[in-house]
Amino acid sequence: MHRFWSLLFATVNLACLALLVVAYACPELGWWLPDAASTQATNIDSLFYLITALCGFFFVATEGILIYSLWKFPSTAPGNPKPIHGHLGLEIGWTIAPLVGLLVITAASLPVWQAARYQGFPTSTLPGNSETPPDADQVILVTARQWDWHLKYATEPLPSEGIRQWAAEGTPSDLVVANELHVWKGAKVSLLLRTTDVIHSFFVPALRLKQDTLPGKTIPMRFEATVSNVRFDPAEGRVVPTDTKASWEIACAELCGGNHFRMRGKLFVHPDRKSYDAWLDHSKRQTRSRSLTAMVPQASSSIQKDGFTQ
Ligand SMILES: [Cu+2]
Repeated sequence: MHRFWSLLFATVNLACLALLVVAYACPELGWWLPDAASTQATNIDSLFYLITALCGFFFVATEGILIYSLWKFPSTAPGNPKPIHGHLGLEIGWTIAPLVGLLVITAASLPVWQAARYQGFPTSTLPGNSETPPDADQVILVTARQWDWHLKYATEPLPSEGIRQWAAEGTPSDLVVANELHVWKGAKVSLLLRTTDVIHSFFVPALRLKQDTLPGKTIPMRFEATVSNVRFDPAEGRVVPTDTKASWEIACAELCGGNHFRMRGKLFVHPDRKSYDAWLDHSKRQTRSRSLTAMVPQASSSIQKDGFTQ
């Protein structure tokens, strides 16, 4: 009984370790990392493994010492333990070790962050401005509001120096879609993130992309999808999944109000530009016919009000 605590700690730690091994070894359970569908995903995952390994090593080491001490020196053991006081070597050791660990993590993180965030941006248009790099294949303005995502697609090529104006004003040919991010595999996508109310966070786990939207700011992010999960079927007039397991969620990762949980969307990666263009054309036609239908009752009610039907 006097070794109860050491046994309890050992059991909990071993159970956690077993769960970790099962999660890694059985990807079909979905307990490990989500699908990786962008060029930056591998780098970010490597960073995750490095940080997990470093923290895991020190966690296991300290838990091991704790369990050993509880076992070896129970409270029922005779005599008092001899405390260590003012040990300079120990103090230097536990200051230097975390410092080195943090420096390693910083050195490994910087290039990953740079690639995900800054690469391709001309030096004069670093994030903070709403400019986008001239080599982007797609520019999408993502506007967050309580509680959905509005995605505005430019349907005509945009001059890179006109992006700021487009983000603010738009053009009549733009397509606005709620909660659906459509791109094609291999496209260099430039997202401009903004919000009309509170802080939200645009999170697409499959792309390893996560960025807060901040009031008053338009924040650029870039990504390139490496795997497709849908294609547009012209016969059915809708996108159909090409991989039923690859259903990729967009979530708001910042508690933003009562219906925060409803702020979800989907990522659709088309296999090529042709499929994407077919979807874009179809959606534009649908939007146009919907807005025409919506105008009909308005027109008839105004006629009645004006007395022309009597
Ligand atoms: Cu939100």
